[in-house]
Amino acid sequence: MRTRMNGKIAIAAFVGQTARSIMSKRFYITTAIDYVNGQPHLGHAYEKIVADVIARSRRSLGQEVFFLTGLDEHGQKVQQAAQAEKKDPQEYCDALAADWLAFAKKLELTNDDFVRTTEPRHKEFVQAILSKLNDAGHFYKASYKGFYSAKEETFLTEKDRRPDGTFDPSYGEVVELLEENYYFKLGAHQQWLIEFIEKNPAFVQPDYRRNEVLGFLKNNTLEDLCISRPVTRLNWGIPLPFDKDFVTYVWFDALVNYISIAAAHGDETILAKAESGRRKAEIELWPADVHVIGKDILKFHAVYWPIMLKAMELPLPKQILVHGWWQKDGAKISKSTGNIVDPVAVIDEWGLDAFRFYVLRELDIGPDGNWTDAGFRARYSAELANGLGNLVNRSLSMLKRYRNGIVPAKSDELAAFAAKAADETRALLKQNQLQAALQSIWSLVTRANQYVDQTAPFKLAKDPAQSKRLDEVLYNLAETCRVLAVLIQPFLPGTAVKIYTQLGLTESPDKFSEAVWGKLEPGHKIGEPSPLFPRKDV
Ligand code: ME8
Repeated sequence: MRTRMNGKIAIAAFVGQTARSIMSKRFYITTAIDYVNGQPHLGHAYEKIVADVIARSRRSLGQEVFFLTGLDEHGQKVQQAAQAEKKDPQEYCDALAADWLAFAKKLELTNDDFVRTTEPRHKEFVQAILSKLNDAGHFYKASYKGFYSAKEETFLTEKDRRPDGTFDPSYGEVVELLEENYYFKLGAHQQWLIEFIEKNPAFVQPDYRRNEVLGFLKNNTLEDLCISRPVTRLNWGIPLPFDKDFVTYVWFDALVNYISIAAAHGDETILAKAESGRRKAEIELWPADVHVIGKDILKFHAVYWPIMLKAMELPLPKQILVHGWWQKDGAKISKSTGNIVDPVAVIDEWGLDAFRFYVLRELDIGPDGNWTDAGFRARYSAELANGLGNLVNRSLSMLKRYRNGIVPAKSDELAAFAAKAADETRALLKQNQLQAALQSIWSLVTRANQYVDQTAPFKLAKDPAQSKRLDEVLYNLAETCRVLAVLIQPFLPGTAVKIYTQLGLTESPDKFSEAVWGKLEPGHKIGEPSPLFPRKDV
């Protein structure tokens, strides 16, 4: 009896252990969550595509990935936008959220979840965190007297006055307010954060953004963060669980999405810290591997967020990857001046992959970018239609015409070049260097197009004595097309599938390990070639 009992216990312990060890940490990538106070624009599309390409690359490289994006639905901006349309804020958000979800589909994002901060799973988590932090003494209530701009939803300081003592009209009406609020003790952690960022160079990337954060932290004294708004002034927010007269400041609410959704999926690390009645852990997500954000929200992510996490005793994300801002024709994108790029219109006219290609090839992750319609057309024509498109179309058409679509014997003339491009691309993808990876892939496109011109298979086809040489050329071209499909898959997923289909391959081109030379088998019959990027006479 005793032995049997022991046996049972031993088995239970063993099963528990196996369950834990088979759960491996996923590559967790997030984007900023967008305010739902209008329609998505080029900047939003760019950020989500960057994150999607990183997510797809990691999956292709064999990692398990969790990709999160979504919407920031509380706060003054959204409340005002709803009021302007005479709508209840929740109804307003629900209607717009449908458009943003459709937009994510249009971009073919491979996100694993889509958070809306008005969802109970998020609101309840934010309240639980607030209660914990309050119980642990991280907050205090204080009165603040100052000049307040309702338009900008902020208190102004002496520094904001113009030389004549007045405030700029852009602040709208400025009134003196005496207001009680809750504050989070940020200041105490300033030195710790400086040391952390200095010791962890990868934490904020690119380097110049890291230096910007360090410069800010070293030259300013961090003021405590006001984490509440009185309901008398703003009621569209998550109520503070310990004081019904206040709602949560929108940034404290929004940043928490990165862990509330991880908790909703049963993340081991978050559950251990944040939930008292602990559920069974189901997944390992936290810490995030990459938070992709724009340059304007760097301080929130690289200063407030790490300190909030430290207070919650949670590990910090591994990287905050900061992209620049798009302009159009050298000027700010703005709905009011009409200087906009409508991503949906571009996608409808030119195709999703052409849009994804242009934004990623044109702009590295970091600096600001400039959209011009002429630049877009030039890249479409040179790199897509005449580059990749022409290569695939003529390679497969010749294979069809000269060999009835049957793959000839293996040959490895371009193998070394393809291997070099694949190795470089792999290394660059691991460093999230998307623009450089595209350059590397296109070096193979260019090489293969040169190879067609140099070997002139259309001439070889006229000479029966050159039959073996023609076989070699056709194999090299078809196999290069196959390798290219695998390499471009994270960037241009639809095109990659089309190339595989035209090659008559039924698998999916989404495994980087397939980018090795010689997988196309002699005797295999390819499918029907058709242009990938139709030429446009513009
Ligand atoms: O800031 N070019 O939301 P948001 C490139 N809700 N990126 C741009 C851009 C442009 N022209 N304009 C905006 C918010 N972005 C908060 C985020 S996260 C916990 C909360 C980027 O809708 C911007 O930099 O104003 C940000 O990363 C994202 O779009 C959402 O901006």
